[in-house]
Amino acid sequence: MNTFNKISVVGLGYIGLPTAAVFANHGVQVVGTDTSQSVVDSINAGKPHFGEPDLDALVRRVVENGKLSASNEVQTADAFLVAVPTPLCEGRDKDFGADLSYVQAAAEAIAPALVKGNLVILESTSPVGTTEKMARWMADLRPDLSFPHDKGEMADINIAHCPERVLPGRIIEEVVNNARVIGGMTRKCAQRALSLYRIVVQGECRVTNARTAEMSKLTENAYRDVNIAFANELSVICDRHKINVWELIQMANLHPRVAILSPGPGVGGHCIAVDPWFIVDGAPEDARIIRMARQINDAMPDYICGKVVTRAQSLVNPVIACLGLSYKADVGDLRESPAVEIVAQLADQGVAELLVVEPHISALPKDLSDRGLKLTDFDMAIEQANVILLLVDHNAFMHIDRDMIKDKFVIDTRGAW
Ligand code: SAJ
Repeated sequence: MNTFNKISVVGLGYIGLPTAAVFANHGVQVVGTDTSQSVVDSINAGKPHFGEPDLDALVRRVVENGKLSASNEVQTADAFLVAVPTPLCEGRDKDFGADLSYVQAAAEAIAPALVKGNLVILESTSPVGTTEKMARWMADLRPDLSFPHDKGEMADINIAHCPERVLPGRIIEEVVNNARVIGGMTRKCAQRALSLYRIVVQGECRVTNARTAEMSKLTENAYRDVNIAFANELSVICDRHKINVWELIQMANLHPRVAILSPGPGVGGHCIAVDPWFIVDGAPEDARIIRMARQINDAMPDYICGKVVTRAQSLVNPVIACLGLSYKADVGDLRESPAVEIVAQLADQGVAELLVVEPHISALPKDLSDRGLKLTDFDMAIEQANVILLLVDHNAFMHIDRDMIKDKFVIDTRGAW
């Protein structure tokens, strides 16, 4: 019963594809499904559709040796791993709930393929209660099978939540080495999920119930968000007092029980900027610090813009080199990136000529190209600009020749120089 010869991974994005490839690399037959034909074609040609260290070679190898293939349709398997997006609902100002339509679509796609004895695992970051909802969506379509919300340990289908926790840029290493929280809808569900993850995971695996596992993932990202908000609030206070916040944090962190994170232009990415809202949405009156941290971090792009505009207005012909667009260093991921928001706002304010540099992408997102902006080469931008705005601490920007910027105004939002 605990033999997993074939698994199906539903959703071949940043989490699903690396997870599928790692299982395939351990000899498991993996069929990945995705609704996008171009994603399916690209993977079947052995090419990941996004950049991530070590992923290219791994995907090529497992596709070539026949262990990984991609399809538009979910096929029968011993276990199903769901790794689809759970974004914020549209109309974010009013409603901070999760859009579970992709999870529902995945459940509906898996349901026809289920047979007695199958295991279904939700890996997507989800509000508390989602795993049970997923079980109910499948149960509605398969009255011939029993599910754990109804039949507990006796259910035909086992269901668990095992949230992904990998850091973009280190996904392959972290899929294997991170500790995992494995939340079963029943103890048996958890034990079966544990035996599946044991095939690839070398980190500690902790077994719990599905609701605790759901909350655990949200808590990890909210913890980081709150701590970054503390650093960002400090940076605003330090500006007021004309104190260098980076030096201040270094000093404070000398204390053995203080470990302040780094201020920046805001919090981006599809995880930390999103997941804490699921906690707020589930307990609006109680989640006070978590809500405020989100608001503080979301306010940072406006704050940085204000600083840059003031500087630009003090110059006759301001030309700003905007260095970096991605949500963090050394990745090409622009989702929820505060740097993109800042550059867009600066373009809208029209106070300066903007030279945009992002070595990890080949074309600007439509949002920015529609504003008439173009990607510029790093050296050219540094030479032509009189204001240097460091938005992302990419390695490529760290070895800058100090002589080249000594006569320019530098706004370093990352404390990197
Ligand atoms: N940031 C700061 N200051 C800091 C650290 C980060 O401003 O001191 C900013 C970054 O520049 C970035 C954002 O926060 O814009 C988030 O970056 P991150 O590196 O902290 O995290 P993510 O979003 O890339 O990945 C997080 C990770 N969660 C935790 O570290 C608790 C990862 O392990 C999760 O798997 C991932 O979210 C996810 O998928 O949920």
